[in-house]
Amino acid sequence: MFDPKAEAMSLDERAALQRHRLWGLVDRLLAADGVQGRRLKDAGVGGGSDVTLAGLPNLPFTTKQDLWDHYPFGMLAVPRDQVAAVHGSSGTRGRPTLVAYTKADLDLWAAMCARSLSCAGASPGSIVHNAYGYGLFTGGIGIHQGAVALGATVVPMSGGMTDRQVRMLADLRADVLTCTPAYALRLGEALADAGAEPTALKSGLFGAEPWTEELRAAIENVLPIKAMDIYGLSEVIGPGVATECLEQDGLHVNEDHFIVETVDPSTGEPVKDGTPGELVFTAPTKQALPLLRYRTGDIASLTRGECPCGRTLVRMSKVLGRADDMLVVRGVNVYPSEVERVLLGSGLVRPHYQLVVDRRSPATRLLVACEALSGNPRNELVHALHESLGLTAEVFVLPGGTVPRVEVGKAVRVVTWEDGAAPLPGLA
Ligand code: DLL
Repeated sequence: MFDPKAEAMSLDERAALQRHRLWGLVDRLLAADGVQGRRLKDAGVGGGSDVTLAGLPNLPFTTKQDLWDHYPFGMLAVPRDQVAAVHGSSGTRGRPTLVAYTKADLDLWAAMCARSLSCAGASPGSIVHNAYGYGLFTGGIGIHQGAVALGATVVPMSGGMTDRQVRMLADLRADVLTCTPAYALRLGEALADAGAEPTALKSGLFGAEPWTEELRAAIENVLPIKAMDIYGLSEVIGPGVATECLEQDGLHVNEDHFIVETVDPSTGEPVKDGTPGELVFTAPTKQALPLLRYRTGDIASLTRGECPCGRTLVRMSKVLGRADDMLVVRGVNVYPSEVERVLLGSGLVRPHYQLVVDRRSPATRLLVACEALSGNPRNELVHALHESLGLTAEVFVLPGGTVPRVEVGKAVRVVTWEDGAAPLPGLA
C-alpha cells in the first residue's frame, strides 16, 4: 500500500477523520460565501459543528450545472492567484467542465494516483507506460504525477501513434500499462500484429469509461496482464478517486478524502449498500474546488467490509453506466455496458463493437455492429440480446477491422443516426 495508515485505518478512526474534515469543509464553504456556502446557510447550517456524517444526506447537492453556471472560476474557494493548474473534460454534450487545483490539491491528486498505481501492483521502480491523453483531460497528467510520487519511472506516451507505443513497450519493458480499456485492446492487437511480446507487462490500470467483466476477460486475453479498473472524474479530482486491487472485486474508494454516498437518481434519496444508485462525492480536503455532495450521474453500488488485500476502504462496483447514457429502445431501458456484457459474453465476437441508435423514423431502432470470431452469429446474438435484456436489436456482423478502433480519447460506444448516410458502412 502507498499509505497503509490511511488505507487500512480502522472504521472508527476513519469516521472521526471524515467528520473532522467535513466540519472544516463546511466552515470553508461558508466563509467563501459562494453558491455552496449560501445553500448551506439556507439549509440552516451556521458552522461545521452543526453537521454530522449521518446527517450528510440532509445537506444540499452540487451538480455539473453549478459548474457550468459559474464557469470558469465562479466556484473557487481560494483566490484565483492560488490556482496552480486547471483541468477538465470536454464532455460529450458540448460544454467543457473546468476544474482548478492549488499546489496542495496537485499534491493530494498525486498521492491518490500513487495509491491507485500501488493498489494495482505497481511499486517504486516500476516502469509505467502511460497512454492516457495528456492535456486538459485529467488521465495523462494525473497518472503521470502519481507515478512520480510513487517513485516509479513514467513513460509519458499519451494516446495515439500506436506503432510508436508498440516500440516503446517492447524497448522499455514497462510492467504497468495505463490507458482506457478500449485502447488497451487496440494496443493488444497492435502488439500481436507486430509480433512483439510484451512479456514484462504485469498489470494494467484502465478507466475513464465504463467497461465490463467481459471486456476485462478480452483484455487479459490479448495482453499478459491483470487488468484493474480505476475510476475518477475531473470535478472530484480526476483519476485516483477509486481503484481495484489485485483481488479485482470492487474499487476501493479513497474515502478519507472522497466521502461517497449512493442515491436514487430520480429522487436523490439515499439507497442501501449493495443497491445500484448514483454516486455522490464530497471532497472535504480539496482547496480550490471543494465540492459538497457532488452528483456524478454514474451508477454503481457500494460494499463495506474488509478486503483480503487489507484495505478497509469502502468498495464501489464497476460503473454500470451514466444515468443519462441509458438507452430507451421501444420501451426497454438498457445501458450500453449491458449490451457489451451480452455481446462479449457470447464468445462469438471480437471485443470491438458500436451501437447505433437509428432515429430517422419515430420507431427508434438499435443497431449493433460487431465483428465475428468466425462465421455469422447474427441470429444467435439477436436471440441472446432478447433473452438477457428483453432488447429488440438488429445485429450487423461486419468484416474484421471495420468497427472503429479507439486511438485517442474515450470510446464512443453509442452514435445516433439522425439522417443521411449510415455512420458505419454496412448498416442498412
Ligand atoms: O475520466 C478521469 C479518469 C481518467 C478516470 C483516467 C480514470 C482514468 P472525466 O473526463 O471528468 O474524468 O470523466 C469522468 O468518466 O463521471 C464516468 O462517467 C466516467 N468514468 C471515469 N472512470 C470510469 C470507470 C476522467 N472506471 C467520467 N468506469 C465519470 C466507468 C468511468 N466510467
